[in-house]
Amino acid sequence: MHDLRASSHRRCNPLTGEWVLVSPQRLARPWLGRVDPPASAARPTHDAGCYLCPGNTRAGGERNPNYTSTYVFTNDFPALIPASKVDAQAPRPLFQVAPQPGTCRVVCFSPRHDLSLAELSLEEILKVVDTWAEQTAELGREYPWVQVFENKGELMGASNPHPHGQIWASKAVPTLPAVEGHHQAVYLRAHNSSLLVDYAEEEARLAERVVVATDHWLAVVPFWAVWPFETLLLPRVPVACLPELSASQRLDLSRLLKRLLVRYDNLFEVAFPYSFGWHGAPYNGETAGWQLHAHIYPPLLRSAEVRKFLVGYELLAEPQRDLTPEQAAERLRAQPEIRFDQRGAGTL
Ligand code: H2U
Ligand code: ZN
Repeated sequence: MHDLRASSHRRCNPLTGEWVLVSPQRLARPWLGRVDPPASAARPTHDAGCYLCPGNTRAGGERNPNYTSTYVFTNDFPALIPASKVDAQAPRPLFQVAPQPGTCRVVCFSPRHDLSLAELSLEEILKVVDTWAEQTAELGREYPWVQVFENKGELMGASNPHPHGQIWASKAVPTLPAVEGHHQAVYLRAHNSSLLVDYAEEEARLAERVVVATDHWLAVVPFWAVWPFETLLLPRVPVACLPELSASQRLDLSRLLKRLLVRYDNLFEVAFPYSFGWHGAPYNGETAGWQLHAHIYPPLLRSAEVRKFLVGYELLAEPQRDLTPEQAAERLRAQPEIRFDQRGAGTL
């Protein structure tokens, strides 16, 4: 695979069938953009103006309880509503419309305004994992698709630095998980095994794209990664969805998340922005081939300020990257597991 390091080629994402152009020879080109990290302002542990902090009143008028662990509430400005109804129309192939009843919730990871998921203790991260699993099980009784995600950082459009994620549940399975479900089902029929279980096994054996490996989990920069430091979180054995995770798989996932997210923060010594979310078997019976996994899509490329934009060729033809997934994995792997602002603490 030596030529994969030296000249441009395409790689296929087997979950979606989409291709990405990889151009390692371009890494030599000059860069004139700024590279200095921004000064990160210290945040208070509680902010009276934050609509997610315990005891504060939200924009919708409701008051948060004085919660001490995770806290979930129905989004006051939901993108999906249970009553979504559109009139059945005569089929119009160029103007198709479909209802999408659903609901949206916000998950506060911690009462602490100043911490991110990477900075929580293992026990606190485990609480978040348990909350994701409980919410998925509860909403899955009514909705075929439960999308758990976290949108972190101003660069990703997050409106509030308080550590939080969201859950959007809907009656119809949205586009991307539907495509992934299709490709996993086709792979199962063709190979009589699970696409992502096979993939995790291969990546564990090859090791070059692995960032963190634990007893039950693997974090890899996928072979077909589009974002510079994108990772895929994979259980090593078949697991269909979050509620199916055993106690030891959940604890181990908390460890993996901590080790991975601290590495991200250390890469450019900044609270690393990203979109992170879970994909698991839908609650509509179409579970064939489905393996639980999480995608982390961070936008940063060269520094805390220089991000990748999906523009030009990428909007019109297909995504493209310069840094190879193998180089990205190596850089993440090389990061220490102590967060940059904690170094030296306790060593004197
Ligand atoms: P983001 O930071 O990722 O934008 O998420 C914050 C969510 O919180 C957003 O979806 C909701 C917004 O609708 N929200 C409330 O539900 N209540 C509020 O008082 C403000 C924001
Ligand atoms: Zn807050």
